[in-house]
Amino acid sequence: MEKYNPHAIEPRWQRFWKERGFMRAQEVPGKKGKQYVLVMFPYPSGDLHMGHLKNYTMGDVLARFRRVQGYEVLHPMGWDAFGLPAENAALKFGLHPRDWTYENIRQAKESLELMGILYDWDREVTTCEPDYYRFNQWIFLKMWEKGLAYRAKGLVNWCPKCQTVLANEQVVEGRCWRHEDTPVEKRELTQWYLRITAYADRLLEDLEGLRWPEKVKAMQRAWIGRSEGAEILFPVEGKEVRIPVFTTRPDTLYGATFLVLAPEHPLALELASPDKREEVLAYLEAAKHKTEIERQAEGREKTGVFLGVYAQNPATGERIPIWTADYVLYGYGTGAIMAVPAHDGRDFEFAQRFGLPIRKVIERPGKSLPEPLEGAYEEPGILVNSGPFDGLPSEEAKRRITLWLEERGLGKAKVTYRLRDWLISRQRYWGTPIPMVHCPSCGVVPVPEEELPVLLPDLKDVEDIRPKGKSPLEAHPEFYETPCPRCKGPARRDTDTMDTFFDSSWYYLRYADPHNDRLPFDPKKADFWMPVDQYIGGVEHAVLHLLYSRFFTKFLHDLGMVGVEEPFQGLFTQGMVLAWTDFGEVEVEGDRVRLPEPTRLRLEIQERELSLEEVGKMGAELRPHQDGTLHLWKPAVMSKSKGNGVMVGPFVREEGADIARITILFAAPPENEMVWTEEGVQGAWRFLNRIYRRVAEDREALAQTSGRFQKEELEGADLELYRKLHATLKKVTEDLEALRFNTAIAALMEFLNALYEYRKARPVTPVYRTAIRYYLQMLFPFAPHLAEELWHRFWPDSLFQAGWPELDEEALERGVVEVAVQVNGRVRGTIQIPKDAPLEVAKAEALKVRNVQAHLEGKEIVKEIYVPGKILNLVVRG
Ligand code: ANZ
Ligand code: ZN
Ligand code: ZN
Repeated sequence: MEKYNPHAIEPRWQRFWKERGFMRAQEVPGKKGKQYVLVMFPYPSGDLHMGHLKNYTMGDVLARFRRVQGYEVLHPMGWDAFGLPAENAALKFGLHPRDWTYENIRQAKESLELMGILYDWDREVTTCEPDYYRFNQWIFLKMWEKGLAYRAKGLVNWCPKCQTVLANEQVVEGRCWRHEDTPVEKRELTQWYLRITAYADRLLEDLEGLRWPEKVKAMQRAWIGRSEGAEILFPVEGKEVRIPVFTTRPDTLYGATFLVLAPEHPLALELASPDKREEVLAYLEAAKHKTEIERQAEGREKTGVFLGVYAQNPATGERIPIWTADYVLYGYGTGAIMAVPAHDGRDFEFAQRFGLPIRKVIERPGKSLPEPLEGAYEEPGILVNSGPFDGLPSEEAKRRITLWLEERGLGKAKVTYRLRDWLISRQRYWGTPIPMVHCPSCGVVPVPEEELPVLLPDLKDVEDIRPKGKSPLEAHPEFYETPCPRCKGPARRDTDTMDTFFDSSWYYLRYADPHNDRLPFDPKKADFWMPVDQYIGGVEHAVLHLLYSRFFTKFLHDLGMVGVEEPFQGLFTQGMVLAWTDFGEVEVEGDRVRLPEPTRLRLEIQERELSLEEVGKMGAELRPHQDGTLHLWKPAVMSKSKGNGVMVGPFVREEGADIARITILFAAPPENEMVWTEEGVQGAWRFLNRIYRRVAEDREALAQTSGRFQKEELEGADLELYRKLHATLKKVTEDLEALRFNTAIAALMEFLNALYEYRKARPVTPVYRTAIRYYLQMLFPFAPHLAEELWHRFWPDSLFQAGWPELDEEALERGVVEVAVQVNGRVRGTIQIPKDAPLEVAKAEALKVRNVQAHLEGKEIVKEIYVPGKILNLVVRG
């Protein structure tokens, strides 16, 4: 008999689907409407490994499923083509970033095609193309018009390795997000910002209605960080200035015994008395070299400098000293605080260290606080030592004190966000030029819309691309010299380029209308497709890309460009793909495993020695190496640098695309990590081969049998097969809807067993033929090549046109009864089977029941007593 040979099957159907254009999307709703299935577009990184392919495979499964269900589906693909990877590769290999990018796109496309992943390639979007980035510039100009793009001078984050500024979102625990080992420095620079903070409230509120993982929502909420409180003005003794502070605890105003300014606060230096200036300057300098995390670390010994001046507490009239200390951050609130040591832990430590007064103003309800306080009491309570507000509970006092301040012009209620405006200028080459001109007489002037795009000059020499602490474009007068759009006098283009996250903030809208040369997209087309029904991608974008995209959608909505206010209705964050990885040689002596330096470094652990048990707990294994030594192996995230990637091209050419797809999809729930293993691959192969054999063996009989039958007349094994078929269909459909691909495949495996069981005792019948038909339809999203191949042997056209089988809910109930299972006459469980199910079916079901299994263990069944519809008694011995 013929053998399952993916290589004979797969290229044929890939060609067929391509020619027939089944994934071409049109702005005409299908019978069930539209579905927009989107995977996060990648930056073009050459040869892909299976880790890269997981989310594209998931997207393809879902897109095919939606298509056959009767939706008009948009499943597009593109390339996040600007940015550092291309530039760094250019510098390393001496290639032009464009050449590197396009070569990688070619290779990546090849890998995607090999896996049978279908997109509407007519809608391909490549962000480094002028026909795309001109609309980055268009959007930027609209933001400028609306006052949402602005230039400002300030302390910004600078990565010395990237040689550019970064957005706050690109600083992770004080370090560059691309360079884990590189602390970000602070520089005072004038840069372009987008006013994302104007949308803070909407970005927060609209999270509510999204079908997103709760943890991603929580991360966005925390990032936006809304705090309600008051801004209070503290007059400075002997000066005209008043220092505004932000507090979430206006109820503690009477306990504010000093003020603290962030070292970067301009007033710190300005107010410092002459004899303190030197000290303050030195302190300010030192603070620059600390990360925010360090500065705010709990338990770290507090440092600070007294400015030699006093302010007045507006409530008590007391004179209170003004200090500067680095635990106050310049970037938050007003960069200054009223310190209430009795009720704020950090202020408490500071007051203790420098001998400043600590005054209790909140009493703990129920049990009085000890005097003197042993630490800050940070909970709400009842006001004391607070003049006319004594006796009020904290919440009420917050309102009353804020009102009191407002009436006297000393403060006001205030909401503060942690979110900062988005710094988008970059001092790098490979990005979108900022469409602005600097004129000595007119100032900053936008490039007129008709003159877009401002083309990125084609710098061929790698030396020209190298970042030098300022934009490489600054060295190119042929780029920056331009007449002022307003006065026509000599002027200078802005030489910075945009953060690549600008490009990815709206690409999903461009897919709706990718060839538009007048507008970023036609609002009507965008409204047809938006919102994205299911977005699939990595959780690393939980804040960055997902927050920026939400901001852009809201902005474009306000501009009248798109109806929705949220771009991604459903979000799925897939887990990583790991592979068994060789971490190098180890030496074993008895129970001790010695880790030589290179192995230890690769494992990134401190210990030089582990016990065998600890090795096991790490999920690691010791395996013999060719040279007779032992090596330590452990699953690790697939990556080029670790050299553990299972490459798509070689794997598919060796094994097959459907095998790769099943291996990825079946290994684990898609949100979890999965380990790519040889056993997984073998399992996938066996499963598909078994499907192939089942259909191949029945080939002639299936061709000669009609699929017509009266479902009311089914009985016995036929009814059972029919019922199981629909139970499987229900399960697979529901699992696909919820992206539970692994359990859907498990259900298909189980039903395959049922098909084999059936054929042991019965010939090919109409109901069996129908079961095969449905089976191929259900298999199609997962292993489309094999499904399409087998389909064509009996049915015309493509599975794309066959639709999704219709569920017969009634069948699920029909004739099913509860049967008690006994072991030696004692009930050990129950099973749900058709009332006329044969003994084999009843027995097979009974053997699946845990408790029955337990009572059969180590025993032999000597007899079965079966009363259909009532009981099954297994008589055992031993
Ligand atoms: C007085 C006070 C009394 C405070 C008290 C707390 C407890 P969240 O919730 O994060 O918004 N704060 C304000 N600006 C700051 C800055 N730039 N750097 C460091 N700390 C700052 O925190 C707001 C609280 O953090 C504010 O309320 C302020 O301390 C401090 F019993 O003011 B509070
Ligand atoms: Zn960096
Ligand atoms: Zn001018």
